[in-house]
Amino acid sequence: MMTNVILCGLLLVAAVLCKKEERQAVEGCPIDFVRFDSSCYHFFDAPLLNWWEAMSFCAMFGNGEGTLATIESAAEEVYLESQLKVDTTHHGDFWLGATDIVNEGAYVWTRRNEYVSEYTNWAPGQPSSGRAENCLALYEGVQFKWNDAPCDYQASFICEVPYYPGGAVIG
Ligand SMILES: [Ca+2]
Ligand SMILES: [Ca+2]
Repeated sequence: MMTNVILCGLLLVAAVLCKKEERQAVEGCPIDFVRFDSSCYHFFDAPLLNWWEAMSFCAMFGNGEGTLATIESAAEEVYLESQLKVDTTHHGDFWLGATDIVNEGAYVWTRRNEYVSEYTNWAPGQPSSGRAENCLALYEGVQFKWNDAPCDYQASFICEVPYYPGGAVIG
């Protein structure tokens, strides 16, 4: 009898856990990511990582499809900026997924394998530093407009993964 009670208790816990997981999958975003349009995002204030570390960190999410955020429209920029400004716990500069380390002056969104060209939001005077600064960040000092920063700088960062309605990412 006691065994049955314990067993049923475990099954109940399992059912709750499974249900929660299922719900998250249906939402189409990793747990605790927020959705905007066709992507899911999370703002990481910690750990502070250099650009390469942050890019690798983001790959832990979305079945390996996570990368540093790719900003391709004013709407997406406004959304991310507003999240940073509304939540005053966010501080520092935030890495994005573009670099000109391969070809100085030609920034590329590595996730899309596309040049940064259709949409840009550089802070005044940026990009500023040629080969000394090769990675793109939202610059807190200028209302989170874009800055080229040294890739080994330890910064906050934004991860982005594709939104999969219906949890199609599973399997
Ligand atoms: Ca550069
Ligand atoms: Ca700069």
